Amino acid sequence: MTPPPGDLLVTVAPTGAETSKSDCPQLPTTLAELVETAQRCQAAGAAMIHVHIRDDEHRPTLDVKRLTDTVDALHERTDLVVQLSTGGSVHDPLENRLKVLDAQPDSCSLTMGTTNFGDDVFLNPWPFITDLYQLSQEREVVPEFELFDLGHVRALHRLLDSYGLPYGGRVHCDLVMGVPGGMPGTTDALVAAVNALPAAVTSWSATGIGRSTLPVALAALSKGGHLRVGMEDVLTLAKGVPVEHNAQLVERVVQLGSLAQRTPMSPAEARDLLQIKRR
Ligand code: KMH
Ligand code: ZN
Repeated sequence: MTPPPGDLLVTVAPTGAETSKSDCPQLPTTLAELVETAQRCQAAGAAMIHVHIRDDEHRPTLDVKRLTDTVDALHERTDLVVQLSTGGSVHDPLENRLKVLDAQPDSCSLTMGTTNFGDDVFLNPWPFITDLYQLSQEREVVPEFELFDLGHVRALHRLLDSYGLPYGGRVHCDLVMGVPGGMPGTTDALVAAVNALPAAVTSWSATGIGRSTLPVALAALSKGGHLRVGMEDVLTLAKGVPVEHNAQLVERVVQLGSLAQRTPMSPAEARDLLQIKRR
């Protein structure tokens, strides 16, 4: 029997740039760990992976050769849509973040404004946003617009009005909620943000940082959205219960999705949804 078509895009964000390996040894920071994580998460129902990489000392890096090798390894060993982070870490200079597209990912994150990020600042000035957007159009990389705040939703209207649609014509957003400095990870904030999205948006997902992970996932499912989860965003399954493997987080949202009668998309279905270029 052929399985029903998937209608739930699950993205895994397994590593991030802000947690250290010494604080969390189970964080996948080497290429071997990342590939193993990607394979297990695909088997659990993920269709896209949001990637930050680390150097040999497990520190965040945007080294283009290393990024290229990572994209190639993930393409060879999994079917996942490979999305590279252009956010990097809060310490990465803007010019290095633009170079991420040299690694030819399927997709790239593109944050729609500056955000206080705990005690740091995640810098995304308007000229950087427009440069990165035009580069993604030129290189035929599908952006995922990261929205940390309601103001970022307005900025997305401005970007699409001024520069047109992304490569492929689909507009996919991810609400990143619960960052200290961004919008809260609440149902009310999610509804306000989703109701304010531009009409051109064709799909959206949401992720809740830390303890907002479950409320945001439930709110997103009930509003018809897709989901992102992973150790970039949350390190515990419940108070005092550490995540041992990213696949646990994917399995959990697949279960939530199943209760909501949503079926995980395959990577091929995700490629179709996002109109990813065949490379
Ligand atoms: N590490 C955060 C400062 C992205 O990947 O595009 C930014 C971030 C967003 O993770
Ligand atoms: Zn990220």
